[in-house]
Amino acid sequence: MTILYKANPERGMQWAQHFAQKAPDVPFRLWPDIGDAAAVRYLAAWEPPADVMQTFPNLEVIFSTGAGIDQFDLSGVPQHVAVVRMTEPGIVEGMVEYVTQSVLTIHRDLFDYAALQRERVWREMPLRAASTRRVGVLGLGMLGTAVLNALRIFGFDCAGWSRSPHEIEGVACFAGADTFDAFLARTDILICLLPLTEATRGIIDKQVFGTLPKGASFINVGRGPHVVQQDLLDALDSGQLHAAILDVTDPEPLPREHAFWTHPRVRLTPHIASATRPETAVEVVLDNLRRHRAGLPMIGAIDRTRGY
Ligand code: NDP
Ligand code: OXD
Repeated sequence: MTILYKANPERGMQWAQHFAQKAPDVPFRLWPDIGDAAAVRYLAAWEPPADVMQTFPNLEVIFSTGAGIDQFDLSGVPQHVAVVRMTEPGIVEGMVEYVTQSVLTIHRDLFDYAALQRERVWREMPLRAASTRRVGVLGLGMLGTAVLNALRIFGFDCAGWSRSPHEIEGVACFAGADTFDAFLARTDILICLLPLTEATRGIIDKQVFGTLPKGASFINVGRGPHVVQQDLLDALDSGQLHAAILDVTDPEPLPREHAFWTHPRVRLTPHIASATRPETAVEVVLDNLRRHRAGLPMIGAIDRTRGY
């Protein structure tokens, strides 16, 4: 009943230590030291090997070491193999920090002050109340909901959009394609926290930028392919969009010649908005292993027909 880890090797060492402390009876191995491939029932991976079922014929569960599973090619993975995304609390905390600082950067005009600093201009701009700034989050799952709960504390006028209806205290919740335009039209700062699926690939395009109020800003912490990148550049250059903070791009790493690198109203980070914390990740995986063995549903198991 081996669990095999195949992701960042440095974090893998930490996973190994936590497994040894918390579950010394569970055989844990680090890729590429796979041992007896037939004994591998559980794989914790960011990118599984291409021939995963040929290599590990007795695989029962693939755990993503991240919150997303879009990096998995599941075409050769039979339905009886469960796929589980990461739901440990460290990912949530990191994302709340990143998005909060990004919203505050935009809200407190720090793009404009950076431009003034480049010109050596000491000029004050009017301070706006958070209650007059309309924030909208695409995706009301584990991360979108946590982000909105943090932003509400500052008094922002909060809304969210999801596939199915949600109720979150103090948040105007919109659901489904029919409400998309109404959600966008009331959004000054748009945050993408959707999973990447066939339904969400390229969802943020010129139509979306055109429906946002003029001068809105955009934060992408979902996935690069959610966005039509040329439409984003056009919206920034026409002034329709004020600024963009991008933690994810397509491709990653972003090629050196890409216009995002030098655009004065784009701030880039290399997909670091959040990261799995080994200690709590191991606890979540162990809990799911117990659940799986007891025939209970695992926390974070994805629905393969929905793609998330
Ligand atoms: P969840 O699965 O918990 O939530 C996904 C949300 O998106 C749900 O509210 C879901 O709606 C909504 N959604 C999915 N498809 C659609 C659609 N077609 N139309 C409208 N709404 C839709 O995911 P998480 O919150 O845990 O994570 C979201 C994403 O964040 C990850 O998939 C990953 O891509 C990204 N991420 C990025 C990180 C980074 O460092 N940049 C770190 C971690 C995650 P419903 O509630 O109705 O099902
Ligand atoms: C994730 C990520 O999905 O880091 O967890 O992007």
